[in-house]
Order: sequence, then structure tokens, then C-alpha cells
Amino acid sequence: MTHATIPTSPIVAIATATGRGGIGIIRASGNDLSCLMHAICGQILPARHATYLAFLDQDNEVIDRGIALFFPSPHSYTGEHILELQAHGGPMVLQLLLRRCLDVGAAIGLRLAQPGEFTQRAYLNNKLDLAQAEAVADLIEAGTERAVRSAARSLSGVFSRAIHDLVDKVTHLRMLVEATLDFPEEEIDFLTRTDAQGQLTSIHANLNTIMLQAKQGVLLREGVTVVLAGQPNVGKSSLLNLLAGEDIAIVTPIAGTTRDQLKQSIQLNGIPLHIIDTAGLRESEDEVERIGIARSWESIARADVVLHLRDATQPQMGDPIDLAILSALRPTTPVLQLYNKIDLLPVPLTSNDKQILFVSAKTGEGMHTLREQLLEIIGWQEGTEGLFSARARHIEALDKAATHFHTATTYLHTGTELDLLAEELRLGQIHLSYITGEFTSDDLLGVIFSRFCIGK
Ligand SMILES: Nc1nc2c(ncn2[C@@H]2O[C@H](COP(=O)(O)OP(=O)(O)OP(=O)(O)O)[C@@H](O)[C@H]2O)c(=O)[nH]1
Ligand SMILES: [Mg+2]
Repeated sequence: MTHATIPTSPIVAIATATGRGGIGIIRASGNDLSCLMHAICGQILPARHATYLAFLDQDNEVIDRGIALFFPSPHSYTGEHILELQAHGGPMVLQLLLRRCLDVGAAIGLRLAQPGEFTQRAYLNNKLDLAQAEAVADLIEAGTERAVRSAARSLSGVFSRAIHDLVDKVTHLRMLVEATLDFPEEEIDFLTRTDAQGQLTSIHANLNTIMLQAKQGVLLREGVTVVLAGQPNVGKSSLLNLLAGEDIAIVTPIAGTTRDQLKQSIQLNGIPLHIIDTAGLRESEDEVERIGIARSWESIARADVVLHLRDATQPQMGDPIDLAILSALRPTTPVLQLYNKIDLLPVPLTSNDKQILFVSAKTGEGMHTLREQLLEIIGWQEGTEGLFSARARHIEALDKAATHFHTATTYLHTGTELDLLAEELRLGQIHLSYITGEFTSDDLLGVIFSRFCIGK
């Protein structure tokens, strides 16, 4: 691996969440932690044994009693020596212990850990690759059971292995192309015998499968922003309340009730949906409402999905505001057209268009279809096997790799010079390696690890 210089100054942090708890853990990592063990635990601890002892201050007074654990390098989370002090989980006890560690460790340059620094060291010491390190953060952040399970799968290396298998295939093909380049007189032989086209097709198929799963992983991790848009009084706030299962937004028969937007996150099949209820769109003289309406337009333009509501009892087709909603969206944003208040209709409406739905935010009619349609347009596929957590950065890398393999395929078809083909394969492989972190800039590492919590 091409890693930057591995930092060696020892670090320490409170590893457990702030607040009161039964147990709180201080964790230190470094190349030599013997001074901490001596001073605080009164002994050099045996490897990987839980020792119940007193944590001592500078006057040998007991700060607390608890369990101390020593994980000698390289068999530890970071790959360095790790000392764990498990004390009572009070904020003051842990602060005292932390300060004691920093005082004793001053001589060896012990300092407070930065966010994610333990995991960063694990990565730099090849304990985890980058996709796995990111999965650690995903696991901690996971808000749904599905998110937990997929992060756990990424952490155990499911995603990384899929990438490695793909990289292996690319390497194999590159090797053959390079061999052909080195021995040009046998050109036809090498490439026809090994079926370069067949291999490229298989690489594409493999990449598509990973892409599909990674996209599901991103959905689970990040969710989607769903904006409820429409004219005043069509029932946007009522729908938000219905979807959220509680009265979050004020609902009245007065047009212009919602003036500032409201956000609420809910789950749909374990996917986080960040729902935004907006101020009804109309021309308004009211200063506050106008600002609210301006925000509605901004939200519509940024939405991942828009639910465009209309009142089914007065569906004015071609209304300028409804048309303006459609043109305010990004062209790729999926929209569902909802005709609300169908409970007031004498005869039910129907449509063959799956994007047009008839609902009632009052009775809940049509909600099942709405949920199903929502899952479909955000690209959720039920029953995707072996789901793993993934991030937008992974999708981007997969996309770029796919572009290079696509170009390579074109070169193969058009009989373009082999060294150009070889170069495309090489570039594609580099993008795949960004995912697992074999080639990664320090800037990117900084961005990734700074989003962790301290102590992880
Ligand atoms: N009968 C019936 N009434 C509904 C339905 N949905 C909403 N309403 C009523 O329509 C009125 C407006 O509902 P809201 O949810 O406040 O509408 P809104 O789109 O948020 O309106 P603004 O905030 O003004 O933009 C209220 O009196 C609701 O009770 C429905 O499905 N059926
Ligand atoms: Mg409203």
C-alpha cells in the first residue's frame, strides 16, 4: 500500500459516549504505553487479560476501580499497543482518568486523539481498508436495523472483497494486454486465445452488480429527501402528519397555513426518508409567507424526490403554478403526482400512469400504493442479497471505473492501439482502488476520518 508516514505519537480519548453510564472506557494507543500502566495500574498488564485493579492518581490515591486491558501490538484495533481502562461511566470520573493519562503520558508525547484517529491508525496499519474504516463510522451512525446490518457486512469486508475480485479480473486482463504489447509479434495469439472481449464483458457485469448493491447501500445510509410541494390547502401538511404518524405540522382549512418549511425523517422499509413540508405556492403579499415560498422553490430544486400534490376535487389542469413546479425540478428528479382528498369525490378516479396516484391524507386511502411507488422511484429493490453500506464517493469511483472500461471496450472493438486500451484498464483499476484506499490522497483521508466521533 502507498500510505503516508504512519504517525507515532501516542493518543488517548474517552471511547464511550458522553453522559452517565454504567461503564466508561478510556483508550490509549501508542508504541510504548508502559509508563501509563505503571503509574495508573501499578503494574505491567498481561496481554489480553482483564485485570480488576485500582486506577491511581499521582499520590497513589484511588480514582476508581475497574478493569484494565492491554492489547500488545500488532493484535489490537489500531495495530499499535492499546491500553483500555474500563471505569465507572460518570463524566467526572472519566475526565479525571483522562487527565491522569495525559499527565503521565506527557513524557512520551501522549495527546488527545482527533476524531476517527484510532480507526485511521487501524487503516494506516493495514488492519482495515478504507471501505471498512468508513463502515465503522456507518455502523456507529446507523439509525435503522437494515443500516446496521449492511454496515456490519461492509465492515467484515463484503464490499472490499467484491472490489478486490473485480480488481483481480482487471489485473489479469491487463497482464495479458501488457504481455501482448511486450511481444507484439504474437499479438493475435494472446488476445484471441484469452478472449479479451469476454473478460471485459465479465468485468462490466461484475461492476454493474456491485454498482447496484452500492446504490442500495447509499440509500440505506443517506436516505432521500422527499419534498411535498403544491399550492396552498392541497393537504401537504396533512400528508406529512400521516406519513410521520404524528401531528407535526399545523393543518387548517386556511390557505397559507404553512409559512416556513418543516422537516421530519421517517423510515420506509428501513430507508431514511427526510420529508420536507413546504409553504403552499402562490403569489403572496405577506412578507413572511413570501420568504417561506422562496424556500419552497429552493427545496423543490434540491429534492431527491418530489411529491406534487393537487386537490382532487378541483384539479385545474395546466395551472401555471403546477407547471412551474415541474420546471423548477432538476430534470432527473423523480416526481409523483398526487391527487389528494379523494374521500370527497363521488366517483373514484383512475389512471394508467404509475406516476399519478390518488390519495386521501384524511382517510389514508392510497398510502400503500404511495409507499410502494416511492420505493420504486428511489431505486429500492427488495431482497437484494448481501447488501453492504456504501457512500456517494464509492458510487463516483465505480462510475469512473465503468467509464474507463467502457472506453477500453470501444478500443477493443475498433482495433485501437493496444497501449491505449492498456491505459484505460489501468485508470479503471485505480478508481476501483480508491474505494478500498490503496491509492488515496491525504486530503481525502482527512475528510473521511474527521467525520468520526472522538475515541473511535
Ligand atoms: N377531506 C379531506 N380533507 C383534507 C385532506 N387532506 C387535507 N385536508 C384538509 O385540507 C385543509 C388543508 O390541509 P393542509 O394539510 O393544511 O394543506 P397544506 O397543503 O399544508 O396547505 P398550506 O400549508 O396552506 O400550503 C385542511 O382543512 C385539511 O384538513 C383529505 O385527504 N381529505
Ligand atoms: Mg401546510
